[in-house]
Amino acid sequence: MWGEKLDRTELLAIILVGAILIGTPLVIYYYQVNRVIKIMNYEKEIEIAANTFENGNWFPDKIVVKKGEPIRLIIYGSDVAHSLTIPKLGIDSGIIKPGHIKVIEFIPEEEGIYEIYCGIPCGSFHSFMIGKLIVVR
Ligand SMILES: [Cu+2]
Repeated sequence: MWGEKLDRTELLAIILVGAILIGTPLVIYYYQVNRVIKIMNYEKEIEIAANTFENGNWFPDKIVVKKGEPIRLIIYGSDVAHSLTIPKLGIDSGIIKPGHIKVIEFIPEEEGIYEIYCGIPCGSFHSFMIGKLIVVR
């Protein structure tokens, strides 16, 4: 065979085997990377502490998330009882006692800036306890 001229069928067979040998790992690699990216997105976790306004307010008081990306918000209650509400998105964590954690999950569907409020009167400056959820494309 060597030294002879390869005919068309042999050449095609070699190209085909080569494509399978190189292509298969590439496809598997691409699939795995995509899967990992999807899992990472799903595991998107954001931590936020609930403090009275005089103790520092929501920390952080601005959260930037991507539209359509599932979010897991981990809320720490620090000084007194609070709750986290985002009325425009219909989100309400319910009461978060000091030293406790609440976890809420949601998918922001629309771009925009949404105010984060505390739903439980938590002191003289309760109504100043405002944060922002910024949903970007
Ligand atoms: Cu509060």
